[in-house]
Amino acid sequence: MGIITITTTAFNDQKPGTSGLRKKVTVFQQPHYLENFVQSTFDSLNDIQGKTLVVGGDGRFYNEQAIQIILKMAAANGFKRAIVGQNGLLSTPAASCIIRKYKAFGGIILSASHNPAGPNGDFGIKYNVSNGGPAPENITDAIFANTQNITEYQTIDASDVNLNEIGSQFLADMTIDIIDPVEDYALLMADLFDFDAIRGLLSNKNFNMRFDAMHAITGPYAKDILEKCLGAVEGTVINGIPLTDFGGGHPDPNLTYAEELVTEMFSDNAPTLGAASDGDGDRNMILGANFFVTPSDSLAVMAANADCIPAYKNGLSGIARSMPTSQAPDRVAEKLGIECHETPTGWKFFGNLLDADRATLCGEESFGTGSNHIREKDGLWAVLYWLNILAVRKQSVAEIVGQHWQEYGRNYYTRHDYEAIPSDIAKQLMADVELKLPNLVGQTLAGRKVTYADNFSYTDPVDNSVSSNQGLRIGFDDGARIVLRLSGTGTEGATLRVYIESYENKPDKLQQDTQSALKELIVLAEALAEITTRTGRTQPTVIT
Ligand code: VG1
Ligand code: CO
Repeated sequence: MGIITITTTAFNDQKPGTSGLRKKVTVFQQPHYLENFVQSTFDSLNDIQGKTLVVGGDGRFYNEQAIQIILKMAAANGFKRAIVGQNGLLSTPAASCIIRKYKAFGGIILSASHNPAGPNGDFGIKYNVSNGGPAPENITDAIFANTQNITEYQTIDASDVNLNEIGSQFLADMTIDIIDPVEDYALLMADLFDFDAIRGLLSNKNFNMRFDAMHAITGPYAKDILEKCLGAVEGTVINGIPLTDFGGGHPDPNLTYAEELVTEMFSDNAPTLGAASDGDGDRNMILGANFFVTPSDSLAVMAANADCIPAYKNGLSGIARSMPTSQAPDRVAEKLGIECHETPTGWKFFGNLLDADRATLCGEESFGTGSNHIREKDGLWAVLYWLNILAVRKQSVAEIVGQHWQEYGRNYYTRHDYEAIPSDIAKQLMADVELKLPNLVGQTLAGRKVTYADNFSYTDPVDNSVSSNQGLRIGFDDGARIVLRLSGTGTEGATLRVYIESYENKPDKLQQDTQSALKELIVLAEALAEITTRTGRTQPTVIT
């Protein structure tokens, strides 16, 4: 089984986005396309000879073919060992857990997260480093540079690996260990949470829960942990069988796409707790009976209730949130007297803070929460965290969040997405809003005074690296904000995200409808960015 070198030519569109390279499946199926990116990734790393690589994906269409290609290239490039989830499956958080636990050099995760899958859907690939987290920007920049100059890649001439069978195999000089995708992750969860208390809660006949795995990767994890280990009744997990096209759905756990769950949770016989996760298992949505928990609030409530959880009861070192995430967690950090960090969008920016123990909990408004237990956001972990809080506090989700607002005030929050806008229009819109920013400061708009208006730039406090151009933000004297940025994960045109937030602490104004409470700011954002005139859209594609 000799190493073979294949001549190739560069593709000019392999720049990793917010979370790796995401393209249509048909783009990845072009000859050499995936290979070029994988070789460029390996070439951006120093000294991979003799090292261990973790490989797995969310099970979407093309997952197994991609894994066969990657394993052969890993063997040819000198990796000594590959750890692969059975049938090529690993949720993103499980991959992070396994990289850390087995001290791997890094990992390749195949996923386009919540984007639809299937032959005409999306595919994605990203590299995670030895701390288990997404490669930082210096590596993704190096990968991109390599993709532009690549002329050849290495692979081996060998038959496919049997991904189905747990145990060891060889590919040239590389050992391949096929492992159970759930076991290590489940053990880690049992270490963090009070499983006995959660078992007690789930056996209480007044408590019932529904978890929607949306036919994506979390099905086997949720069934094993919630139903088998924690005793939730069978049927708690719905849509629990992972399908290569996610059942034709859009596995994004939000009020629009998790329709089946949302309908049940807002019905007369709603379960006590509802939750869902996304394609690759790193996002979560939390619902109470007839109640939706905004992800930013979820992070704040989790931080404020850390003393309920064995792993965090000795205190948090800090909280980190992405810039567009609401400022609700900041108020908790202030009260706890701990650091609070505001980072650019994308989990890769949390890695340094977690490694340096300057943050224990992290979160994003896009249904992502996580902690220092791994270096990715973690959907099922967030659900277990909420279960553990509910087991200790013995109150409903709505009561817990309501009391949180009473104590801290409420950050009304919404995100309006305009998907698949022509890229040139979206870029021009952003450029024009940016030009307006300096003149906005000091003006009174929507009844509040603008205190700052800028293009967010982040200096990492650990390694001092600077990431600029991370979103336009307009801040007001009463804590309200409007943020605009373009998505870095889409595969069709551009997606404009408009994030709107206001702060309210008058006790009689804490229970308003979000869209109504934010109306003035929504109208202002539309006017400033001239969204309808420029895009022809009269309303967002998705509101969360
Ligand atoms: C989106 C979210 C961001 C998240 C990223 C990856 O990025 O806004 O918060 O980290 O997806 O999540 P963007 O650039 O499209 O706004 V996932 O679940 O795809 O791994
Ligand atoms: Co995801």
